[in-house]
Amino acid sequence: MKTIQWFPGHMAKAVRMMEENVKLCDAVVFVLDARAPASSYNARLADMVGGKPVLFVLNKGDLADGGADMAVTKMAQAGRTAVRIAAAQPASLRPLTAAMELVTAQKRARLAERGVKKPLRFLVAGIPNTGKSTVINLLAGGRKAQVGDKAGVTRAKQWVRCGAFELLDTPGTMPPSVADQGMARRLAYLGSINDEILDKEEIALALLEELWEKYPAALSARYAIEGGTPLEMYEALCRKRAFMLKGGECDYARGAVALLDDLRKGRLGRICLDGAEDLKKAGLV
Ligand SMILES: Nc1nc2c(ncn2[C@@H]2O[C@H](COP(=O)(O)OP(=O)(O)O)[C@@H](O)[C@H]2O)c(=O)[nH]1
Ligand SMILES: [Mg+2]
Repeated sequence: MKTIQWFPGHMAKAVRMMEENVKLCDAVVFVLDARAPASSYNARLADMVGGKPVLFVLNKGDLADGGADMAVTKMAQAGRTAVRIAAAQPASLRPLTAAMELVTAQKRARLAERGVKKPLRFLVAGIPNTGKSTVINLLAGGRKAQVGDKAGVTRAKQWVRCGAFELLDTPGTMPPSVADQGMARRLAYLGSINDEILDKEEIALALLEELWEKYPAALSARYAIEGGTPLEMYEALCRKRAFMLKGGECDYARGAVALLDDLRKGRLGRICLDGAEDLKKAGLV
C-alpha cells in the first residue's frame, strides 16, 4: 500500500499557528477520536503546550466501544486527564466542563491566592475531523457571544464565553502524525486524512483485513462475510450489496465508499481500533 504522507509545508504552517494560539491560552482541550485515540494523537503537541495543562477529550464516544474506556483508564494511570464524551449530545456538557475545571484546578488556586479573578482561557485543538468545532459549539451553547478580543500577531482573536472559561473561537488544527502507517490508515478509515489523496480500494482492503481481525461478527452480520483473503471479503461485500457491473464484475469503487460510510456512521457497531500497544507507540502512555 502507498505510504500516507503529510505535506511538510502545511505541517510547518499549522505548527506555527498552533504555537501562536497556545501562547494566548491557559490550557488546551485536545480532541481525540474515541474510535482511534492513539492514532488521532500527535506527539508534537507536547512541545507546543510548554507545560500548560492539557485535557484529552475522547470525542464521538457514541460510536466507540469499551476500548475507549480502556484508553481513558490507561491515560489516567499515566498521569493524564482524559474524558470520553459525545460532543454532539448536550448531555456531554457537564462531564466536559467538570474535566476542564479539574485540569485547571491548580492554576485557579494559584491565581486565587494572589487575589486574581479572571476566566481561564482554553484552546480547543486536534487533528482534522475529530469534532473540535462541535466541542466549541457544545461549550459555547446558544450564546456564542463574543467576549472581547486580544491582538494576536497577525489578527485579532475572538473569544467566546463558556461558564467560568473563555475559548478561542477558532480551533487549533494540527496535522495528523503519520509516523506509524498502521495508525495513519486508521485515520483514513475514519476520515481524518483526506480521501482524495488516497486510493479508496487499497483502504477498503486494509480495513476489511483489520475489521476481520477485530470485529468479525460485524462483517458477517452486515455483508455475510465469512473470512478469506481481503479480496475475497471485498467481493463478498460487493455481492451482498449488489454492487456489480455489467458482465458480473464487482463494482469495487462503490463497495469501498459503502464500507467507509458504514464504518464512519456506526453501522458496523461501536468500535475502537487502537489498543494498549498503540497508546504506547503514540506516546500517550
Ligand atoms: N456521532 C458523532 N459525530 C460527531 C461528534 N462530534 C462531531 N461529530 C461529527 O464529526 C464531523 C466532524 O466534526 P467537526 O466538529 O466539524 O470536526 P473538526 O474538523 O475537528 O472541527 C461532523 O460531521 C460532526 O457532526 C460526536 O460526538 N458523535
Ligand atoms: Mg472544524
